[in-house]
Amino acid sequence: MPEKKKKLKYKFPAEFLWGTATSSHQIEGGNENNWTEWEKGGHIADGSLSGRACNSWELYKEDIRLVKELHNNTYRFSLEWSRIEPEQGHFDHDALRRYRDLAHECRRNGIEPIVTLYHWTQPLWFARQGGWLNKQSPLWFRQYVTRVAKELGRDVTLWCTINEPLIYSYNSYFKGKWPPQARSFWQFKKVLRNLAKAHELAYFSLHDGSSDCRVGIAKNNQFFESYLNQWFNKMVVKLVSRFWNHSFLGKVRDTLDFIGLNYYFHNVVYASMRGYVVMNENKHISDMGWEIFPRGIYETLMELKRYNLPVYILENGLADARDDRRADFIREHLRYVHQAIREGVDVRGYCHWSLLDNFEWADGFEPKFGLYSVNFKTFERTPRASASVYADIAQNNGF
Ligand code: GBH
Repeated sequence: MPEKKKKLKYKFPAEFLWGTATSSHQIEGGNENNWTEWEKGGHIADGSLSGRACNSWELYKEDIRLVKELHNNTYRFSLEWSRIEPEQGHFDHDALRRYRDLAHECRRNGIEPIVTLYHWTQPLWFARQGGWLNKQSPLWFRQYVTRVAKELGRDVTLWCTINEPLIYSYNSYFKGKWPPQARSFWQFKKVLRNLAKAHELAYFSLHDGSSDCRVGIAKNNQFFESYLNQWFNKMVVKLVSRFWNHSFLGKVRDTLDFIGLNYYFHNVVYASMRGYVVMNENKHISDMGWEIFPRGIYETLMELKRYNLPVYILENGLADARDDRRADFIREHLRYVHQAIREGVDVRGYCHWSLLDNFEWADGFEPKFGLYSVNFKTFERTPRASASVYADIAQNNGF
């Protein structure tokens, strides 16, 4: 007998999607892409290699069982381009079939798949031709997407073309942190332009493949706040937030059926004529030192109102190995999501980052983002206490 429904303080809209998010390179293991190659150069903070990661390539059914255990009705995962198109123009049937199985496994369990087509990692042939700096790159991407749409179009309705275009191009082409470690403002801008084109082409390919699909991007938006209530400071904040939060969305807005929001950061900006400094208040922080600032999700959602589009929160989460902040983190952020919905933002779903502890890019396996911890030797998954808190919320469609 199901437990009698408790009276909920925060009730979410009917059909609201509850899920988690992952990405191929961070969980699958055994990938042959530009990151895999780059990791071997000793660039990862904890000295690790992505290696077999969570072994999700083999354990995908087990992962879906966990999604089910969370009472989730969606799961956001990404496709590894280098598996699907290991050589330019040559598609791997087994890889495509394996991803179709994953989508089917979701469907069989009443889970709506949200599929990301590009979560930063590239096939080697693509990287070797200059990656997103090559003016052909959007066309190459389209070729891959068209093939994927043909194979998965019947099983997938919600598509996310590109994950966090700004985080990616900033770290790879401006900050010099991720492969290919460039430090050039012009390359950074060029990559952004090509990513926007790639998105647009993918949008049309996906819609050609299926009439009722919905296509968006995952946009990392941050809540920028002025440290001083002074005109110059406020103006700088406006410019920074216009650039970071809105320039890419503005470019692609005519080819978006929804906006995917990834919310992690609050930045207090102190500006003077000599430059500006971005700070956090750091009263509450995650294991990575990131400030925990739940109101920021409300502010970033309200900023999206102007686009008049449905919004899916496609990532929100924290590194918390001891799991002593995650449950509150989730509830607090959801309270603010609920408030944004009450105030008219059409939020359709929430995906927590992440289902599993995984390979956190240049930070390796040290940060623990999972609702489930993973033993990286045995690949055993174990729920953290916050997993059952999140499962209850999903089951009750509120709390
Ligand atoms: C998201 O990016 C990503 O979409 C996801 O893949 C990632 O795991 C998650 O957040 C958590 O970080 O600079 O390589 O040392 C949000 C932006 C990208 C900021 C990774 C922190 C730190 C790792 N984050 N970055 S690294």
